[in-house]
Amino acid sequence: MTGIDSKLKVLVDNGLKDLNHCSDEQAAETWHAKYLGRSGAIADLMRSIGQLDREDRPSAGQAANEAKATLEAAYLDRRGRLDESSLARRIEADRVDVTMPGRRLHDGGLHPITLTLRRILEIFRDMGFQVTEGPEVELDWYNFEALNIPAEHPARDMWDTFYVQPPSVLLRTHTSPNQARVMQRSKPPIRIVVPGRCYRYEAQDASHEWMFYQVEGLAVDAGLTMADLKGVLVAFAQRMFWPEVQCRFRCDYFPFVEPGMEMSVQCPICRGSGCRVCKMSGWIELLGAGMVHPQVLRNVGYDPDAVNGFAFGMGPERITMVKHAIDDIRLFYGNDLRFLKQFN
Ligand code: 2NM
Repeated sequence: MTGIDSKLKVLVDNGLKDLNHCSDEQAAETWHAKYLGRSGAIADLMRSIGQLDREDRPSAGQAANEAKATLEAAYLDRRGRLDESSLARRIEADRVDVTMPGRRLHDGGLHPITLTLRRILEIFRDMGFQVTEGPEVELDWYNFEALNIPAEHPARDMWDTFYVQPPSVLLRTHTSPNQARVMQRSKPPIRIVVPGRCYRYEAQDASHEWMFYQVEGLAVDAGLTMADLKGVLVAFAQRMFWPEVQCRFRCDYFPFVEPGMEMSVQCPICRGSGCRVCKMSGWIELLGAGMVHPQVLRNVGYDPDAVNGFAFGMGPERITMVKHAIDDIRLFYGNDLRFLKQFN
């Protein structure tokens, strides 16, 4: 008996006991250094074997190797268990409770002007109008000349124009040039509505934007009258607002119609009793309209003695503002989601 056997037994017993208390990887590493490291307890013992009598060395060495193997195996077993429990901890932390209510994603929505445009077009489509679109970059001839607004005519001052290539190419100031295009390339009868962006070189304020939408309508046929025009516009207002809404027509001037008029409706906010939206008048001016000027018909190649037409134009921004009591047109194009979200 060299005494080394009992030392090894104590070492293994203590080592296994210590190892059982290692509850994380850090502690297991410290334990490994203490018992199995290069200057750990087993290594110290093995170095002391050199001091034994020669004949005692092999059995002592074998016992030390066995002790070392026992501790190694216990260490690896412990590490494995710690890895498993840290994996278990990770799984527990990542656990998904499938019974939790879902977090609602904010879904996209349509722009308020898109919603109004769609509603307007739907109403006119139901009345038999076709929807057509045309270029935003336009020729002076379609935007002005064909519509009975010659150069130097004072009526040109009604539209402050962005020129792309002065004086003949510009950004359309209204959608009427596309109506001139449609008339020029097709035969009556015509019933169309033209939605689209328009541009005006204007200072912005609460009621003016340099880009805005219009929806314009046009009907050309033999024997159309103001009664046809008024019937279409009242039917439109009754669907756009409410079935009993009152409409009011008054004279107005547009160079491309004669006679020209504007239509007002009862204020949709107060229904006529007076509020800040209608400035206490009870009425809202909604659109312009009239019988297509004979000169316009001639300009697009029609015979004003054989056919005539009516036309109207409205601003979807204004209609949206009136419907929702919005007091600043710039809100539509400021892209503030807190504003835009409210319409869906
Ligand atoms: C309006 C008011 C009155 C109009 C006229 C035409 C055309 F091309 F047929 F001559 N298009 N749109 C018109 C008439 C537009 O907007 C306020």
